[in-house]
Amino acid sequence: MLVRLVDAGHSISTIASRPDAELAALCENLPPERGSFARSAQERLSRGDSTQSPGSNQRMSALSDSTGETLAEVINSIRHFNLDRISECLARSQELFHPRTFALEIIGPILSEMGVLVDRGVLGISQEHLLSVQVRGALGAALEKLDRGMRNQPHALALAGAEGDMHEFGLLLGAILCASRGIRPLVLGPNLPPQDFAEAVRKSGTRIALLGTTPLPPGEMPRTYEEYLTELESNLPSETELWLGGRGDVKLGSLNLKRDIRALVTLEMLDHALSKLESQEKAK
Ligand code: B12
Repeated sequence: MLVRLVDAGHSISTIASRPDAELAALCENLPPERGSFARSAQERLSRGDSTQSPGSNQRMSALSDSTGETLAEVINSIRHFNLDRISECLARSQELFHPRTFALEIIGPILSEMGVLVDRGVLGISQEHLLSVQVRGALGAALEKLDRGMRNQPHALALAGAEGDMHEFGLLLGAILCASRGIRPLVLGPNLPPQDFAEAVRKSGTRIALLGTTPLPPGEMPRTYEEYLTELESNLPSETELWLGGRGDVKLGSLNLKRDIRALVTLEMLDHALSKLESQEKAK
């Protein structure tokens, strides 16, 4: 039901908290199902749809398809504590969609909806944690798969979160965007002190250091972002580019660093920067 309602344009966050009887009543008033919802994966495969994973094959023929449908299924499953169904949905969509679609159109929106639903009390903290574990597993598996095809390549871009910041999904999603463009990411994870970030960049020879940021309440981190960036920058090799991702509270104007910082607030902005990097690499 939730799937049909989302496909018909309802937002998950407005309908997920309603009782099943109310959802059934809403469904009764819907027009006949739209094409996108009923379209089968086999139809997409035969059309060579660009959103499909390069590895998709005949095995996919029995599976359902749209990103909205997958999103609704996952939220519905977490609502009912159906963990097996969530991992099934995530594994299936990882096979079915291109890694960029999986990152930007499935996992990103799942996390946003999860935040809204936790805020509204529809999902409890345990459900948030359970879903986080599942999402982490799915992102790890997607990255591992992409990295297998890049094992002989040097790492080009290192990603980390500041010490005290435990949010890692922006980093993992960013890494998937990199890898899907043939730029090998070095994922250092969240909660990393600046000297250790710089050391990893020096030792691995990555060209770009990307710090993911989160808008956290005061006191969650031992340093401000300005202090972190100053310490990181002064320890990085002079030729390393410094990029900043996410919506953390960073007062760029108050920084006095020797090199420019490239600020990429959203994952879409990162993807755009990576597409330029990809073209430059191909032109070499
Ligand atoms: C999952 C989650 C957690 C998990 C993290 C698990 C994990 N392994 O990562 C756990 C449970 C650990 C957690 C803890 C906390 N969290 Co939290 N968390 C979230 C949640 C639900 C999703 C965050 C996420 O990963 N989103 C996915 C990213 C990709 O999307 P996004 O955050 O919208 O980011 C956008 C941009 O900023 C950008 N972006 C983000 N990161 C990056 C990185 C790069 C490289 C790039 C290019 C772009 C980018 O991409 C997105 C859009 O394109 C959000 C709610 C929400 N709606 O976002 C809260 C949220 C971020 N958390 C919040 C809070 C308050 C906390 C805690 C303090 C709560 C607590 N008391 O436990 C702690 C702090 C712990 C710490 N010191 O870090 C607040 C922060 C708001 C604020 N200023 O107060 C939020 C917004 C929830 C809320 N509405 O209150 N959290």
